[in-house]
Amino acid sequence: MKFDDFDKQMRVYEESLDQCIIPDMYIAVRLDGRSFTRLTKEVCKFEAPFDPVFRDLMVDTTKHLMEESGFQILYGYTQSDEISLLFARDETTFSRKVRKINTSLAGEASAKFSMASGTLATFDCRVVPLPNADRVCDYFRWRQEDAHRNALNSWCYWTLRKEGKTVRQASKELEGKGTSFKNEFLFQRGINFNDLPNWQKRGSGLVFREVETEGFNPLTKEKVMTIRRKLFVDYELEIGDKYNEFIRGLIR
Ligand SMILES: Nc1nc2c(ncn2[C@@H]2O[C@H](COP(=O)(O)OP(=O)(O)OP(=O)(O)O)[C@@H](O)[C@H]2O)c(=O)[nH]1
Ligand SMILES: [Mg+2]
Repeated sequence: MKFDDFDKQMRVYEESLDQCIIPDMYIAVRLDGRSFTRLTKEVCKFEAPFDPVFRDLMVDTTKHLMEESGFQILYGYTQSDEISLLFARDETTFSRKVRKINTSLAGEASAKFSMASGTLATFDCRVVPLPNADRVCDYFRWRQEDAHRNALNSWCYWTLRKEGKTVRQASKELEGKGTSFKNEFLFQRGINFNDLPNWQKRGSGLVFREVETEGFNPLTKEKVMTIRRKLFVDYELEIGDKYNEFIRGLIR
């Protein structure tokens, strides 16, 4: 068989699972660290429940994806071992192929986190197609509410562990317990959940802003003002309707 025919024949198999996100659909993606329970506790021994060193590694990984992955990303959000990204609506990189988006972002994030932490770490990535602006807002609000719930739970769990309870005992003690029980549980031990840092309860958001910077024109030897896009990290995100408005403003 001529190579061209052979090539054509085999590409049918390779492309059989290719899927694209249709135009006009909003694209969000979520990356999640693989087996980070082990990595955070046994390999890197980060402070539990929250370690700013781990948070900074996640923020730097998010920055890398927003600045170097080649995709136009409007918003980055990270909490725990996950990263969510919102693509510009007219993004056409890789013809919006799901496999290319997932694999390239997972690869970039894994490489960046591994180099920054000095430990082999991997991320998975899933594309989340969202049909309209309301669902985009809901998506990010969902991840933020998940952060809030996890923070309360983790603080209770690690407080029990530090009191000497085993994994099983601590988990059992919190099983089926609601929000008010957990808040009260912490309060009794001198921890006011409301006063804990907002990044732990709400996650961290990353957006580009345009800033004016002073440059120098070597030809005219004059100072010139230029507009540059700079990435900002917000550790004091809004919540509820205000957060919705913030997300809506990004996609408007
Ligand atoms: N010590 C420590 N652990 C953290 C911190 N932030 C997140 N984690 C842990 O990261 C893990 C993230 O949870 P999951 O993604 O559900 O667990 P996983 O082990 O990564 O499992 P898979 O994602 O299914 O591979 C949890 O065990 C969290 O406690 C931190 O600041 N310090
Ligand atoms: Mg994980």
